[in-house]
Amino acid sequence: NAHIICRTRDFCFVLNSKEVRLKSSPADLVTETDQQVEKMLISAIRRKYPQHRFIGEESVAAGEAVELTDSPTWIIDPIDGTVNFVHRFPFVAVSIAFTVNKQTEFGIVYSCVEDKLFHAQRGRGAYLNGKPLCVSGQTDIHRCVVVTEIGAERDDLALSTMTSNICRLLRLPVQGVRALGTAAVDMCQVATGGADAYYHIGMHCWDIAASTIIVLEAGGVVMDTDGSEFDMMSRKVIAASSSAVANGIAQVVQADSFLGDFSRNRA
Ligand code: LIP
Repeated sequence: NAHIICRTRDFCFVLNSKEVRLKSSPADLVTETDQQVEKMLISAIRRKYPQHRFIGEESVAAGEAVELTDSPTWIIDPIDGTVNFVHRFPFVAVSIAFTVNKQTEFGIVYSCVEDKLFHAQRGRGAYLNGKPLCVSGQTDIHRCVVVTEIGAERDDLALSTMTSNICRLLRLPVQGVRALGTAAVDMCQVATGGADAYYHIGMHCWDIAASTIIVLEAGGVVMDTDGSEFDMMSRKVIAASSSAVANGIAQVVQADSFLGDFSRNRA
């Protein structure tokens, strides 16, 4: 199925339309392209696996429930980084994960403009364009580059939570904080060793399902922002090069008041 998204020609045919609409906030965008890519992927997969279930960002936005069951399930973000896509900021990805019994079996992140295909299968390692990936192994939080996201929320509570978390990290200090505008590609930077950690509060399962297994198979760790076990439906994640770094971030980052405002996995 990697071939479905690898065929850049297929992807380009849908890149032409750019009608932009707003979803949950003025910074939460959807284009016809998001919808067409999702339809194309789901119909291609469904032809081969008619019994499988799907959680797709745009299907959820159109009213479908977000329910992860034990059934074989494809979790799809057709364009992760829609704001980037609309503005031609060159980090845009297709993200596809496959779960059985709520466990991710494989994940694919295709960073389209960079033509970088990240993939991982449970127990079989993580790869970038066919070459094995390995996290940095960094254990000292003061020597870390940390990636995060600004997010699409623009209310006062969301903004103060997001900025105060970044301030606390910078005061530690860490060596850098970065944001590429796509959670999937951000998180893959940890798998490459280019970044040492990533955290995000408020993302959805489709943003990070595929990149989670890519980080784990590259030797990284994944946990909740409160330091507890990772739950891809909880809308909180830390991915890091080591447990020491992940725990260091969990001690700094605060999410509770902000997440109180979310209904779970609303698109
Ligand atoms: C986006 C993310 C981005 C995050 C936004 C949004 P979309 O996904 O990947 O990194 O900050 O909140 O979730 O909507 O472009 O697929």
